[in-house]
Amino acid sequence: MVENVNNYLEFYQSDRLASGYENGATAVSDEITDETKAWATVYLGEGTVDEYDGNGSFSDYLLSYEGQSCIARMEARQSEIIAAIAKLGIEVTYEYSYTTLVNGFSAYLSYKDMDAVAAIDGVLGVYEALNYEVCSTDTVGSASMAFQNTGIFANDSEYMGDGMTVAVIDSGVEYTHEAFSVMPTNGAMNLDEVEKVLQLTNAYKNYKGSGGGIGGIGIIGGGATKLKSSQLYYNEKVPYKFDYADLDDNANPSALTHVSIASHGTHVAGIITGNSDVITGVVPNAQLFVMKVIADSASGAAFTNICAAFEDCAVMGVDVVNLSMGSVSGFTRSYSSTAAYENSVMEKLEKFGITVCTSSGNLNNSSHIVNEEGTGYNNLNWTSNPDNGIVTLLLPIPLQCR
Ligand SMILES: [Ca+2]
Repeated sequence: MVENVNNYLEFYQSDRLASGYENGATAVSDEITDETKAWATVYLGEGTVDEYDGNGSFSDYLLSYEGQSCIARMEARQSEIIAAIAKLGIEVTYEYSYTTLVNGFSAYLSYKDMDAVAAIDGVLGVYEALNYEVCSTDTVGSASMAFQNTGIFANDSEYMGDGMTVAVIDSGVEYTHEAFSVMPTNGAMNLDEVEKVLQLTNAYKNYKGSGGGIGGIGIIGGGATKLKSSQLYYNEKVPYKFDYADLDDNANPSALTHVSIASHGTHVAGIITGNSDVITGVVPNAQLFVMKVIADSASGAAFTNICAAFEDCAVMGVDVVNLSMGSVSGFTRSYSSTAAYENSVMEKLEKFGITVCTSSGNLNNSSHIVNEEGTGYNNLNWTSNPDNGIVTLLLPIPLQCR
């Protein structure tokens, strides 16, 4: 595993240098060794979505005796594996306990120990978390320029997002921004609904005030301060916000984060659901779920955080998930068991009925790669050349998230 990772790192760095492309906010880790630690998912099997028969709402099923029993069985299995890991004397930090899309948990441990954990009876896989970076955001002189130049705001249809919920899984959103100041009509999510599912969410189970750690409340037991639904609910436009990276209820982008990353989530959320005098998004009447998955101190999001947000989208019945992350080539299909695992989780969301939108690249592309003569770019991706299959650099890359 380590050798593969280092090969990717080497290729990535050399290609990046050759392209002359630099993103000041992006850090590449030093060489990875057996002792290097990374976030990973310890996968034990299918989640509750696979047990749900489709009758009634999913949250009602989870709250039923049957659903609760199913969750308890999975948590018991996880506790057994955690005990087995402890027996091996492995140094590990746990965070999320997953029961919705998969049965498993996130763990921070060395590459060497990932192999040891994978060998434990009952562990079906250990997948290091890919780290997805957001692209830097450019600023234009005026909003009207963005309208004219990109066309990305255009929606000539009759569908304005009425009654729909869209989750923006990103660097956080400045939800007090005037772009989100007009309240939607017929919003599907309200404070009562948030309250109903509160204790089913990874947000609740891992809220820092609850002690954090794996299943902050479910498995290991938490602290004295429990998360309240009123901390998740902001208003009718933003009925849900949580920071899955720093485990708190402030999903605003951090001032500590590089500005081009911090502003990314707001930029994306504005395009999708903005509704003000200046900006009209694609679905201005939709409700916005803000799910921050990039830590204040990081430039990318580990899949272990993203998966926690995905699970809560399923629990709350979100209609659309947007994931405008793509470093380095976005969500690829084939290169590793990790990519296959992460794709399978997203496919589960899709099968469950949630539309998942991801960027097909979002960071660099073949047009940026300098030609052999070093005199210009290859320019392979122009619209005049639609048959070029490459939209970005060719590989996702595992980096340590934090
Ligand atoms: Ca925060």
